[in-house]
Amino acid sequence: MTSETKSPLQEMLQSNPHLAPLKVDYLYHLGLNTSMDLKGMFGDVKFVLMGGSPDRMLELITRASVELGLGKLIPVGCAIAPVGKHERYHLYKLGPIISVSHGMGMPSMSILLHEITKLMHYAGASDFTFIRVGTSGGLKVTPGTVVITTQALNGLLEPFHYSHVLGKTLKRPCDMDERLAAEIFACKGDIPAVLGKTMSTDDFYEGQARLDGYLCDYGPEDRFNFLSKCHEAGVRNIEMEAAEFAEFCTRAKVSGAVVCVAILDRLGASADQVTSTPEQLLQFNSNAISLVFNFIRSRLGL
Ligand code: R2B
Ligand code: URA
Repeated sequence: MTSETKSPLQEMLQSNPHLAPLKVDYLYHLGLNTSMDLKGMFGDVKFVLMGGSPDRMLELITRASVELGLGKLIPVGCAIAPVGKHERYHLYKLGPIISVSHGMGMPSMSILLHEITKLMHYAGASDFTFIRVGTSGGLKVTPGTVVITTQALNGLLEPFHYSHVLGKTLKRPCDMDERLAAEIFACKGDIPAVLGKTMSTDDFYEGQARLDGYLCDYGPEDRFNFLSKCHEAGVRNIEMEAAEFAEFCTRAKVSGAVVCVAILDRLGASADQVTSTPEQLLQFNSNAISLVFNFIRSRLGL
């Protein structure tokens, strides 16, 4: 390291100098803290893969052990198990990969992003990439197609994320790393995938123009007009975390991508209800994971 290049820790202290006086920093929701050997545990991480559900993230890391040949790193007689506490998030680590659940919605995603990014910096990890590997509702996209986000939009179709801080509303850009999105897209092979904008909402039902929630104050025409307007604006899928993820990665200067499979077409026959069978959903999710694995293989030269 030259006198000009900063260590990951120095970079973080520049982002938030209030961390410097902490003797021990407790990453409360992960059940990890800086009195632990975080460098030994996580210093080699290059890919932080995040998805909503703990089960899916276990499936992902289990597949990585086989398909990326990382199983040889598991000592004989040991099995994959979550690291830290798993009351809120489930975090798995195998070789250069962390697979961690983020729960549903932007508040849950935000907490994970703060703690996982601090973890990467305390661990001295470098050149790491964050990827949200998730599910979404497509717009004129065949179920099973993976959408790689080029720009995140909020529920007002703006390329901004609003946060309330110290009693004020902050409007922050939620741009994606378009080069990374293109790099991932180039790894698609036979997997159905498109590049497109992603709208992130704070709700699954009214926030996504569904008619099948417990409450609903609009009709089918309003729903169709809004979803069509989203499609015309370049939106190809709708989910609940990309805007927060994009905003955080932009501010933290972390290279990040959102790779979500469409599990239904909101402008097609499947409308609002998710009617696919568990087997079909497994295959859809598998498409997103396979695409991310293709990208990891290409990055690692495997
Ligand atoms: C996709 O799926 C979840 C809602 O079912 C939510 O976390 C999202 O973004
Ligand atoms: N996740 C969402 O947020 N919306 C959908 O329609 C499907 C999955």
